[in-house]
Amino acid sequence: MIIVTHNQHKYMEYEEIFSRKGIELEWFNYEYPELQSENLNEIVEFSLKAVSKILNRPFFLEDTGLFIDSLNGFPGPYSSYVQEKIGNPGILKLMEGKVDRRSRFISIIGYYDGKNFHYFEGILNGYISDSIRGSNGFGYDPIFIPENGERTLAEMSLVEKNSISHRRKALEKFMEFLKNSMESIK
Ligand code: ITT
Repeated sequence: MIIVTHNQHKYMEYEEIFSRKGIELEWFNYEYPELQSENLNEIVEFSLKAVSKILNRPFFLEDTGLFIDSLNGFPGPYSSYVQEKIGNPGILKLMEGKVDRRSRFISIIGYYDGKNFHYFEGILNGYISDSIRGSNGFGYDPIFIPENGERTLAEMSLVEKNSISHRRKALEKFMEFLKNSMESIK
């Protein structure tokens, strides 16, 4: 299977799951064009179609956003831009004095099978922490505490994050789809 991303951490998280399942994962390191849209599905669809014209064989890519309830879903589809411009300190500043700290990561995997496009979503609910904690992971991991836990994702190992993450949940749906489509052509 081929993954298209320019984010090495993302690739490493997928690699860990694929290798445990005995499936080879090939990394196509490419920064593809992303649509500016309010809608994560639309962004994935746009990227998937653009990359399918270049690659011309089956692959998947994924887009993730962090949605914070008390900020009306911000940064959501603008997560990359916001992480780059104000980072985790900037988010904590926006959250100062906020009692409702609920938020969620949403990942959407887009898969091109050589002909058609398919989409799989994974959600991880949690809270924005009061401070930056942990040095594992990447992006918003140091400020995100999954529900029913106390540690941030950056305080977990890659294996532990992978056992509960938004990415993992989307991937499970994707793998189930692949399994079913293999069985239907047997
Ligand atoms: P590609 O689009 O090339 O795959 P990207 O880093 O741009 O890589 P996204 O658009 O999906 O990936 O990510 C949007 C932002 O959310 C970006 O700043 C990431 O660092 C962050 N992010 C994505 N997944 C994350 C995760 O599991 N934990 C913490 N932050 C994450």
